[in-house]
Amino acid sequence: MGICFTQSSTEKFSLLKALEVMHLTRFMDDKMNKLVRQNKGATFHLPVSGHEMIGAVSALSLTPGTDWAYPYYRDRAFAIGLGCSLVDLLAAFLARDIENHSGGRMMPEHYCQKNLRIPCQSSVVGSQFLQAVGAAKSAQLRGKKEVVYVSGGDGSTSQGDFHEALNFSCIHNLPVIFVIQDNGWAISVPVEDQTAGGSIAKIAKGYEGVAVYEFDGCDYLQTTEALKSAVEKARNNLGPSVVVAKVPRIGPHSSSDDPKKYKTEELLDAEKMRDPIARFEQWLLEEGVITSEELETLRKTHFEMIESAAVKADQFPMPSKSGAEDKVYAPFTPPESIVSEPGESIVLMDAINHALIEEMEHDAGVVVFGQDVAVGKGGVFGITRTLSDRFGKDRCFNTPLAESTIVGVAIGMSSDGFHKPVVEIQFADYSWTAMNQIFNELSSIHYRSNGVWNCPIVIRMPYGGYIQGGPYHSQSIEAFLSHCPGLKIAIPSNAADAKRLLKAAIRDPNPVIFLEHKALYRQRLFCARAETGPEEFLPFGQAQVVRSGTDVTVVGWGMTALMANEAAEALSKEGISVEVIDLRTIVPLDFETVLGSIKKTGKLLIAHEAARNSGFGAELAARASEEGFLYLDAPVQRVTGKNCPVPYCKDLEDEVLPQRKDIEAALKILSEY
Ligand SMILES: Cc1ncc(C[n+]2csc(CCOP(=O)(O)OP(=O)(O)O)c2C)c(N)n1
Repeated sequence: MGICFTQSSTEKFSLLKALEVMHLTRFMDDKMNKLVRQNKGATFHLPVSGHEMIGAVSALSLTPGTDWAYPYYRDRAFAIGLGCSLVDLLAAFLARDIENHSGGRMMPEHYCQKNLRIPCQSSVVGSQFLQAVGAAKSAQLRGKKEVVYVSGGDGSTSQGDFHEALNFSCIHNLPVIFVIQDNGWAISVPVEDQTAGGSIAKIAKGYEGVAVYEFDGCDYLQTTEALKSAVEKARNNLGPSVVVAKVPRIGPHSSSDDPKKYKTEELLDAEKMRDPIARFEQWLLEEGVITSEELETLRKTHFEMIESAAVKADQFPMPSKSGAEDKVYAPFTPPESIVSEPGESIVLMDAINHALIEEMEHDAGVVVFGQDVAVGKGGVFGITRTLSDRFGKDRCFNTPLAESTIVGVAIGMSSDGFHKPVVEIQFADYSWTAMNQIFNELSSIHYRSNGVWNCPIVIRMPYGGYIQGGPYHSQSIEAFLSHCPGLKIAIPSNAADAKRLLKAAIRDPNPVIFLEHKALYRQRLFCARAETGPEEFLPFGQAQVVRSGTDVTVVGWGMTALMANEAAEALSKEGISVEVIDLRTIVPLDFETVLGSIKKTGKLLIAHEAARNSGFGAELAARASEEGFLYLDAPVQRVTGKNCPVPYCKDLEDEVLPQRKDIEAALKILSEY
């Protein structure tokens, strides 16, 4: 390193601490490599050799328990440096039953520890960046000087989420440090096939307001200098930094990989020669920080620390099989409803607006954000109108036009135990660009963290057709969502349900997708209701028997619940008695009410707007045959959207979406069975 260095005792302590973390990380790597072949619970190993210095120095630059950390899988040096116990890390590697790092639910090296403010990490390369930015936004809103650290490899910077995260953090001047551990490879893909121009640092400089550092991540002085500067910047609320540390990946990507298939012998040797530990040790000796005898003693001590931690880790049991399905949802019962005098008649969009106002008044942590939701417009449907005037721009703000940003930031913000983001995706049709954050991240954080972290987030999405919205403003996506464990899904069909369900959703510690039918927002005739009071909540999983009947049952939700009711009314004039059930929430599902009705009528029609193939009706029909077969006097029938995108022209749209007359006809046939 060739820089003259005179050490004080504090400096010596820092140097030896860094050495210790690096040694422990390397010796743990060696140990894991052996353990993976011993059939003790581990089947997979991600070596971190070569990345030790950047991880160790980063961790030692932060304040554990105050700052937030989103370390990626090759950042074990960071986890050790921040204070994760060696026993825990090894026990997690062996998939054992411990509180931290998922308790056997995640593969190794997915860090998660509440007291160290390491939220639950996933296997998805790159999705951590937006969550880190959300945590930084939360720190900013809470007025705290908390720094947020997030790391990733050079490959992860190709993900859109990385760029969305940089964009958002620059717009909001957030205290976040993006540490890119650039080993030049993403498994077998070299940087020239990965990054335009070969340098993510150059690209990052294009984001206004970000400080960019690029240096040799095996050089202690360069690494500490960059981290010190980035932490200072973040601590003083001067915005984000991108820290690109050039490091070697010494060894394979994982225990399933053979780098000889894509790296030459010369390159593999050259990477070994860059070993940050060998280089650091040599430098400490040259600078007279330690003698070779002291170094040997330290190596031995650190080696023994890992050996002894491994013995202790192996004493933890495997998680109990009986708990495999536990903690998909955090327990929750909404507050008891105190029913008020009925208020004025309001439509669904007013009900949602009023629920938001009441909950924002009730809880200072409730924040609303999304596209166009703030001042002036208040959302393209006007649902969030007045919120930013009433509660200020910190509590209702616009985001860039980036759905992954909206959900990723919400996840990060919700980690603080204070904020409850209620975000808007402008149209359900555009939720797909957020689906990685919804499916792979949000839905399973409670489960993956072994119940340690929650995501109290509500995602409101206008959905559905009948308004000539064409294929991109008409989709009904509830069946896709219902397939994802960990999400709750509400679909109100009238103003009273909408208000009480949304208030319950906001109080819920679990993620809720709140689907609002666009065609019902202003619908007065069938959807308006007397306003419910501020202490009225509707628990999820309670279907409503909208109309009682004896001949045939029809189940719907959203628009089809209304159509079914109209059809039932028409058929009553012909002497056919139809029981109409509005599910109101499809997850959790109140199948008891459906089954009770089947027992009475013996006939079931399911009506939904979404395409027929694998629609939620298929799930209901399956349940009806499993649990209601003995009570059925006719085959279960469905009236659904066609297996076709929803076209724009009214005549075409009417052909594709189910109509009231279709429900009526199907009910009539069933009743005659
Ligand atoms: C979104 C996503 N795509 C693919 C993978 C499979 N995968 C896991 S690690 C990895 C390479 C990541 O490379 P890089 O970000 O450079 O980090 P490194 O492993 O080199 O430290 C890939 C492709 C994944 N986990 N997530």
